[in-house]
Amino acid sequence: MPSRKRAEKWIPASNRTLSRLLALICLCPLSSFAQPVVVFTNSFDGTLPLQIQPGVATITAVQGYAGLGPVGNRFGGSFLRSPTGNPVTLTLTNLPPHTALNLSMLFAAIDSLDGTGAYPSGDFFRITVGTSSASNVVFRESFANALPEQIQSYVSPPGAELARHVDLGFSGPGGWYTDSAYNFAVDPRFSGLAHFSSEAVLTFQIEGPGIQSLDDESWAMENLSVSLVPVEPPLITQIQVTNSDVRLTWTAVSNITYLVQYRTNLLDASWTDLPPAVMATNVTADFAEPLSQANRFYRIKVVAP
Ligand SMILES: [Ca+2]
Ligand SMILES: [Ca+2]
Ligand SMILES: [Ca+2]
Repeated sequence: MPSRKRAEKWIPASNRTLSRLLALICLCPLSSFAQPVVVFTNSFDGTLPLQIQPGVATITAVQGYAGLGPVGNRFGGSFLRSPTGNPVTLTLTNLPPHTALNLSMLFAAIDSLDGTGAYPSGDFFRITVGTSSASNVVFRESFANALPEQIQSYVSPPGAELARHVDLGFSGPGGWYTDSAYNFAVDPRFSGLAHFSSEAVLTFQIEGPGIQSLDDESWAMENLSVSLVPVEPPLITQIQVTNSDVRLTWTAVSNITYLVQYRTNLLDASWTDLPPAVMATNVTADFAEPLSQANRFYRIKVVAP
């Protein structure tokens, strides 16, 4: 298990004054807000990465979508295009400890998607986030391109809509076959998605009663990126010494596992684990060990989700 963040504290195991303890508490480094860490990014301009299980989706030239999007996040080259009814899965493993996941992508709604309703309507783009054993639907909205009066449930925030009801290629021209494009990176509903596991499984699919053939309606993803919100570094907030033990309390995040370690001397070659690891269930966590005669330095490691 990788170690990520540590809080270190020196605690004498016997006969030190309370004032000395409090002074040491104040010397703790302040917790800082860690920046998201990008763990996957792909622009679908080459071989499909192994983390993507595309089903029948294929790398396809972007046609009239080329150039849509802000600087640094534009449609270009090719994207991953899928018929409706086909799931595309992204599987990420060995992820570092984290508390949330951010998703960024450009979304192409291609040809005569029919919005909410009964067949041929009922075309919902759905995203799930979770693990191989459990997942949550984080997005499910219909998209409508064919007729102005069709009901599109997705209401994009300012800046997210890049094109709507214009012909960007594929089937057509004209008729039902107009196209739309969105930048989900600016939609806050794709940020801060609760996720803790070292494995992330994301699925992308247009499903519903309105599924039709590739030449009638389809969708594509471009510039797919996943970043993780790291665990805030633990901060030791209290040390209690009784006649029998030493109890450490630190700031924590629910569902994150921590491990206390010690050294008797900072010049020692390595830290020694103090099992068992502690899975936090609240905003603080604690751990006690029997009082020994030796002074000890302690630190807290983030070990796993
Ligand atoms: Ca591309
Ligand atoms: Ca079209
Ligand atoms: Ca349809």
